[in-house]
Amino acid sequence: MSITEKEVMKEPDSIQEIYQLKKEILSSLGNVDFSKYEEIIFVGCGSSYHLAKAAERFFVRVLKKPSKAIVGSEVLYSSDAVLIEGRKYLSFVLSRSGESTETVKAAEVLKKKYNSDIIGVSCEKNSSLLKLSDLKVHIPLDEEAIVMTGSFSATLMILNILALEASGKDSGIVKEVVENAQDILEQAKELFEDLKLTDYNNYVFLGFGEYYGIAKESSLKLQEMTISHTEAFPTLDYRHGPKSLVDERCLIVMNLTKEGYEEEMKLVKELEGYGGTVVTVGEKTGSKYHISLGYEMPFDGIDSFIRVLPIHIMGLKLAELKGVDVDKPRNLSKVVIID
Ligand code: F1P
Repeated sequence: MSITEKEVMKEPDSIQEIYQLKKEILSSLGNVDFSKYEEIIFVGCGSSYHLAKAAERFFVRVLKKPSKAIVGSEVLYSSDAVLIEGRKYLSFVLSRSGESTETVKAAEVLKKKYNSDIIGVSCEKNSSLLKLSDLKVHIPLDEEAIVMTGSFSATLMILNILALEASGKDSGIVKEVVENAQDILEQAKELFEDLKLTDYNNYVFLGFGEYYGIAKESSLKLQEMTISHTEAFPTLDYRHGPKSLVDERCLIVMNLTKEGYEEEMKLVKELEGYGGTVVTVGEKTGSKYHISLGYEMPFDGIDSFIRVLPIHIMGLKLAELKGVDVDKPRNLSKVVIID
């Protein structure tokens, strides 16, 4: 079994362990007063940027605070297009390794040029990022694989818990999601065993709000793990052009929401009508190929972190079928260091 597969299979346990440690992990942020900031920034690269995207949306939803995800290199090379000097920012800087050059440098720019308070979030306690951060959130999860798997889910879960608690909401609801992780993994194993994944040559991921960051991460994961062509869109925007590529060789994974369910299910039928195969992930029933999440959230977004699990299984299965070594993703390294 590959390192990546081992880590994917233990994701339910990893997420559970991190959930149990949530108080300690978030202890350094006890006195953060979000009301004193004008905007919350989430910075990351690659998967960590997609994590930032999902967190951004949830902080807006729950904290009612202007929030924005920015990719590390944009802070460095087009900061005037994304940041305003003089604005009071709180910046969450996200990096599994805590060493991605663009992310670490972005934290320095946010600190020096924008006088932002920096909350560093990383799996590496002694990383460059955490060393320069004003407040540190260490996710105690050692991940050997090059592609981010459990670290993505665990970190996003912690940020969602933070947002819920900072807004005075009960984060206990997250426990229900965590308790369903193993079942979701089993459903995904069965579903992606049944589907002939190599019958497709275009893999599309769709999601609204927090789930758009999940769709983007799903798209990246499949690229990294299987060297396949993938795309990601806000769900209904898929109608505005990209659906022209739908045919029998197109597999679409759609994250269903509470708010958009009726329209999303109409789109499922439309895409199936073009010959596409649609896998749905959601709380209620969905398409013929459906991963049921086994819980009922009060509102969308809380469970964003768990919705990458099925894609990790999809990536392992497709890589196996294509003979791709997921532990050695082409052209990739675990950390992107720019000299
Ligand atoms: C960011 C990242 C990963 C990507 C690859 C290279 O790493 O771009 O998202 O999958 O592993 O590094 P980090 O800043 O989160 O450590």
